[in-house]
Amino acid sequence: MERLKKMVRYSYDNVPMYRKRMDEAGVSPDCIRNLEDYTKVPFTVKDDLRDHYPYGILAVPIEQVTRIHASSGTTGKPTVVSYTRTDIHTWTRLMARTFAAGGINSSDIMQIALGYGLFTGGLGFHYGAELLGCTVLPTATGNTKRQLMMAKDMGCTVLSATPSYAAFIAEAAVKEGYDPHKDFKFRIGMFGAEPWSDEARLRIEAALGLRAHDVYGMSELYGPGVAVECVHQDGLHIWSDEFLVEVIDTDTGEVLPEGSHGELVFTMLTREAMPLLRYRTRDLATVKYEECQCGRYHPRIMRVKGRSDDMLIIGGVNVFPSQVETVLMKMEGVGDQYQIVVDRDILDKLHLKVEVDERLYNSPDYDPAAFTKLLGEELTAIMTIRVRIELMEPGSLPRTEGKAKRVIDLRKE
Ligand code: DLL
Repeated sequence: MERLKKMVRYSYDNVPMYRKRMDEAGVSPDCIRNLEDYTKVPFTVKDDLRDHYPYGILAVPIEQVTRIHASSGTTGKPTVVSYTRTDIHTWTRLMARTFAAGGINSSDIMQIALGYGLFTGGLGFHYGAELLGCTVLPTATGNTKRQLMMAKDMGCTVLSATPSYAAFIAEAAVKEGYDPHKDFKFRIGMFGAEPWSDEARLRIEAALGLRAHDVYGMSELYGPGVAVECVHQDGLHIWSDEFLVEVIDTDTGEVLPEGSHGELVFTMLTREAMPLLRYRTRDLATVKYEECQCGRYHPRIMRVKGRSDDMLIIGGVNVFPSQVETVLMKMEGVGDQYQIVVDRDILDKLHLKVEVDERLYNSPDYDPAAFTKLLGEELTAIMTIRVRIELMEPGSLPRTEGKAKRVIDLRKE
């Protein structure tokens, strides 16, 4: 509460947008005495940042800004985020803590196969790993053959990537003749920046012989390092000394009781350059407040399975791409890649392109018609939607080095 009150006052005094909004809503910083009072403060949304392009909602003069990152949206101007020197220090400490919670220590050699640049992944991980004392190998994304060679030669013990790039690295390793369990020393994976299912996690863990941790964050909230799974992998601990979390109903904006599923809303408690009060993320999840087996009391996000913007409505049923993934990744014979194609048919049935696993594809028993039928039955049983499945040759769908594009909307192309 102490930090929160200070932050509301700071935002009101230094960001004209907040002053105007709070004045209009009839809330003054002095009337925030508890969390309930705080719900009177209006939400902040992504469009607020876009509307204040290029410098966002700066609370400090530009001379005090040390760094700028940006996330590219699908349309229009990017969302630009700014950091003071103190903000960079805070973020770096949070990243070091994120790694420590995952079981990483100063004797680890971390390969960072994430984009470096305007994307917050590469530099965010890099600074945190250095602070923790790891040996850092900033391979960034791309040139997968060289990634593999260096992973082996340098004896890397931690792999940081998006989960889809990690799956691609595992696949490429086998293709290049490596035996990941013998040739690599990876023991921990730090993966995030996109939704991934528990089933995809099991596949990556088995393929690379490591324990895979989910890391959550977003550019607006510094970047990665908002929340992470500890060694028990039972929900992602939110660093609640820096981020206040609320869960709201996406349609009504009402704050939901503990344990409800809804949209995550964050308030940054010490951000200097670009304070965010009640920032609506569009990410959907449940938050748990009980103490974890690891002893931490930081509330846990029970994994982000999707964004409210990603929801598809098929035959009147709400479907998230991650639900489709959960069904697919459980099934033997399905490869790691799939795509949901959105076209005129979408209102009525789901059009799904699914890669067949190399082993099944080359097996004499492979019967595409029977396999299509089986997949259709599984999906329909679990999600009560109609599906059109197109089986694809192994290696035929695009691989990604960053965030996977699982939904292809033909109506927009
Ligand atoms: O993706 C920051 C990041 C980098 C996080 C590296 C973790 C690792 P943005 O590009 O701004 O920032 O995208 C943020 O990605 O609102 C979520 O929808 C999604 N996202 C991020 N992490 C996860 C995750 C980075 N672990 C947006 N699970 C967020 C599910 C995630 N979705």
